[in-house]
Amino acid sequence: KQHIYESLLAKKRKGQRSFAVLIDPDKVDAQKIDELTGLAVSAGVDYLFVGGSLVISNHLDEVVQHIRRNCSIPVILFPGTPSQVSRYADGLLYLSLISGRNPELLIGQHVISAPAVRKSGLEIISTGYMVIDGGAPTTVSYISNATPIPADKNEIALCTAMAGEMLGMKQIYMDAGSGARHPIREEMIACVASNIEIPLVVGGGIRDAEKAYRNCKAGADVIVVGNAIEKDVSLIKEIAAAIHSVPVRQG
Ligand code: 1GP
Repeated sequence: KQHIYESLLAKKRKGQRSFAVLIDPDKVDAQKIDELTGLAVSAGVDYLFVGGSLVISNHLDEVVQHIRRNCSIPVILFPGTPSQVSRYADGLLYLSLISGRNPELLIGQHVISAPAVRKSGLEIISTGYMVIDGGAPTTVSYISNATPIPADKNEIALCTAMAGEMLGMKQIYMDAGSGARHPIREEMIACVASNIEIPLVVGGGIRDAEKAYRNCKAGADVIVVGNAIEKDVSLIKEIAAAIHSVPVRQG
């Protein structure tokens, strides 16, 4: 059942972009999950990411199971800590914080969680995770105890992504952090996207369909939105439509 990454690559080959809605288990109850999944299905959302830098509640399994009962959109864990593994999901972003110099988040926590991750049977998607400065400290920049890449240092982002690709990571995730004041600039997205072949996931502080659209035009393959949708669920439809209306990339 290891098919999420293959299908993402197939979409990339066809020049199609994807939309991932991020669900923070701490911020949803059963009713909210019903509402979100209903809207996600009708809008054609491609992936549901579940996780956050801090998951305080311990109902991750329940949240994932509830989502799975409601729809067949792949559920992909986006864990902030090694304990955020649920065998009920479809896949897991196995994140190494390659933009930081905190060895725990580069490899230490992976060593500790490796047996549990393997046992989970989830599809593991090795991800080079890059935190980009979003204008003010975000939870991820604080918790990771690592300096984010400055927002205007495109060449640092580029070299970091290239290194991740050559180390064998399956995709790059550039994140300004949840609720970032400033989302990642299109210039940086374009610079990275045009120099790597693996899929590029972009998120953090995206609040409207227009920015999602521009990010795709700049080269993002997957757009992740969490906070803005928590505040206004009707954005799901608008943002999905924008992402799926981006002209198919040539070549
Ligand atoms: C955070 O990229 C995700 O890790 C999404 O960010 O919540 O700001 O949309 P937002």
